[in-house]
Amino acid sequence: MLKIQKMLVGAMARLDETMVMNLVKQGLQMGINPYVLLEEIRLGTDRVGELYSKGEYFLSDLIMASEIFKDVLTLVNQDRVFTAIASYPTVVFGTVENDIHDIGKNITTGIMSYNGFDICDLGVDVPGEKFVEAVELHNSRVVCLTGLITEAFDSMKNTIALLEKTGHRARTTVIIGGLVNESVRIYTGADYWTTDCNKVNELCRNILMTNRKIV
Ligand code: B12
Repeated sequence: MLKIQKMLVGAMARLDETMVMNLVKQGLQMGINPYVLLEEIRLGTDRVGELYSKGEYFLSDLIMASEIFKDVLTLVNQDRVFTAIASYPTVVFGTVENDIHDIGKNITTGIMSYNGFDICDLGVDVPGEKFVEAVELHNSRVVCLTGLITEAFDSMKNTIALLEKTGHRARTTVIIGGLVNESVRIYTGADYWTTDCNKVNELCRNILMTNRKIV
């Protein structure tokens, strides 16, 4: 790993915005993939979360972390033009009910748009019914759910149950991300989980290029 990447984790953990921005600018000038830089910053936010759990950081520090992340995203995306080039059906994406964390969603949808996917971004705190409406409206076959708080797991589970109840589950693939793991996937009934936004393009391409659902 390059020194710059290591330094990014520490700078984010210290919430040193100036240092983070300078390191990102340097990294971009050196030709490092922006999403590699974002991943290091994400690791830094994990550290911020740990310090918050220990009572060493406060809510204001979580807010600061999100502000730094947003500024980095703006910097990284400023020269990018997002155009849907692939004729895939729209991917429905949202942060589930009761949860307002959206940085990971914004990064992942940004990467997907950049790779030609048409995204219906429903925003944050999205009730299951809204996901169902969007699936119907766009005839979608992939639903992406994100959630970072424990309550989000029940919202994911309820959303997936609602897709089942309304007859959409058999033809939709549900991918979850955020603070999730295999146990959460099993609990919620999702098809896939990932915390690596770079995997999502290939995964979605595979799903959408086949006529049947892959599980
Ligand atoms: C920033 C932050 C906030 C910001 C969020 C701002 C925003 N606009 O998103 C603010 C200050 C608003 C906030 C609020 C709260 N937060 Co908060 N927050 C964080 C923090 C520090 C970073 C989260 C983050 O943005 N990470 C960076 C992104 C890039 O990572 P990511 O979301 O995981 O996304 C990556 C991948 O997962 C993937 N991905 C994400 N989603 C998806 C979806 C798909 C389909 C795919 C393929 C990929 C993918 O792509 C991303 C890039 O790789 C975390 C700590 C942590 N460890 O995560 C706590 C954390 C999530 N928050 C926490 C808490 C407790 C709260 C509050 C309840 C605090 C309070 N007392 O009010 C509220 C909750 C409000 C609510 N109802 O949602 C806890 C949750 C604990 C729990 N298990 O429930 C954490 C873990 C902190 C901690 N250790 O205690 N928070």
